[in-house]
Amino acid sequence: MVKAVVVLGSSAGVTGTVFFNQEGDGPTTVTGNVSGLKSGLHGFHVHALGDTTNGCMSTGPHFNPGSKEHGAPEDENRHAGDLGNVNVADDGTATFTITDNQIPLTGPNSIVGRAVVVHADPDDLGKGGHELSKSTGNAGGRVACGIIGLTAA
Ligand SMILES: [Cu+2]
Ligand SMILES: [Zn+2]
Repeated sequence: MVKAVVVLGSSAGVTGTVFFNQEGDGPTTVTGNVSGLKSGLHGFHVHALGDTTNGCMSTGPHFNPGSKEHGAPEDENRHAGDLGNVNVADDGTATFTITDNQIPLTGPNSIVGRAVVVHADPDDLGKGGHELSKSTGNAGGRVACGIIGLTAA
């Protein structure tokens, strides 16, 4: 079992912690919580760079080792980092579990050392018809982020 964690930081008062577990070459299970967001859907991605020197802006684009278009987690044509949305309740919090096959914790496409970003707006999953739909899902500003690091297995 390989385990990783990210603590989300924000200049907008958003906090959260996200855990990643992977057994062998199997899927990665993502469990997490966020608070301090407005209710509704918020884009949730792995971005390519573990660089927060300029806040969440310096984490680069969505992690995309396959050079594909932005999409939904269940799509064939998607960025590896496209984990869809988290659904925030009226109290501003969300807890979630995601299982995904494109975000390994080991090997050449490992997400360790990259960033998790939570967005201000819903990710349209590439289907919104906006000029940004096929690159970012038009998910708006980057309201919280953190760098994924290994933790004790
Ligand atoms: Cu993003
Ligand atoms: Zn994407």
